[in-house]
Amino acid sequence: MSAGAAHAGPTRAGFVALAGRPNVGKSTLVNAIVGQKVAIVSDKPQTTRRAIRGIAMRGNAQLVLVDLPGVQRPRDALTQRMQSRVEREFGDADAALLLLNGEQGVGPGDRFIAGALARADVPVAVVVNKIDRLDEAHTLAALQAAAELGVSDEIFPLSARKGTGVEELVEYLVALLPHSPYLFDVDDPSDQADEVLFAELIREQILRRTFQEVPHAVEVVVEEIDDSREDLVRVQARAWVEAESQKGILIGSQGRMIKAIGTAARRELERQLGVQVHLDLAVRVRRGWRGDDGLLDRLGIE
Ligand SMILES: Nc1nc2c(ncn2[C@@H]2O[C@H](COP(=O)(O)OP(=O)(O)OP(=O)(O)O)[C@@H](O)[C@H]2O)c(=O)[nH]1
Ligand SMILES: [Mg+2]
Repeated sequence: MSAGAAHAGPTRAGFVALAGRPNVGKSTLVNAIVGQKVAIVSDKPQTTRRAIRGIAMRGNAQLVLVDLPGVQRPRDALTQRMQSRVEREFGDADAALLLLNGEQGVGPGDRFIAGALARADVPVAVVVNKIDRLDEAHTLAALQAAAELGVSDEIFPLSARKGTGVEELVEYLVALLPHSPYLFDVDDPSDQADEVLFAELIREQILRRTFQEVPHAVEVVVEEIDDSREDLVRVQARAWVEAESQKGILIGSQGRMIKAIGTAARRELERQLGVQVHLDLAVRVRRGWRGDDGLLDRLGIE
């Protein structure tokens, strides 16, 4: 993260935090606004594990979108603490977005998040996402349900996947930003280290190909990036799982699964970097990594 450079003329900059249940499309929307993939997306709930700042430039404005893990109603001390942490994040933002899944209607989870947002002293707008899946009547019903939440009069129907309605939302958000020097380097699309972004892009390919408990048991760690050659980047990565049986699933019969994951991940890295990539990807069993506080701290997962 680098400090904002001096800039002629009045610039605006600030943070907009995204709240919503798992799977409503927060990361998809961040990517759509930033204009490139900074946060991975999957159809599995709880894809996002870390707060990611996606940085979007529009004219003289720098919009920093804070993508967060999906919020669920707290059930125990841990989720309670996560929840109060999210509330604090919202207190620090210049604006907050509540994303709803237009296809599913408003449920208790959405009402719970709306209540938390109403307590945070920050302007809130509501996004009704996935309208590409709705006809006009259902879109109107979804907008009505969003209005009845009572958290904001600003309601934006959009499709993060198709891009419909996204720039109308951006225009509204930019107008809310305070006058400020830029907060991040204008060329950085996110605040993530390359190691973290690359690991996430590899994990995305694993999420696409695994089911049930496996996606939740996998973490990817990039151990080395060697870019000493101009035309080739070498990436050494490890996929952690929690059990031998999960390792077997990731490797697949005759190594077919890990080969498919590796090839797809390498292509994705090449797309992002614009150079050839050599990816060395191995699978390791690391029992109980999800319960290891010290390890989670080191992984940057709060
Ligand atoms: N049809 C449709 N699908 C969408 C849209 N936006 C997101 N999706 C899909 O919804 C699923 C979840 O998207 P994500 O962006 O990962 O959702 P998220 O809110 O970040 O989820 P978590 O990180 O788990 O909290 C993916 O399969 C997306 O492709 C949309 O506008 N229309
Ligand atoms: Mg996400």
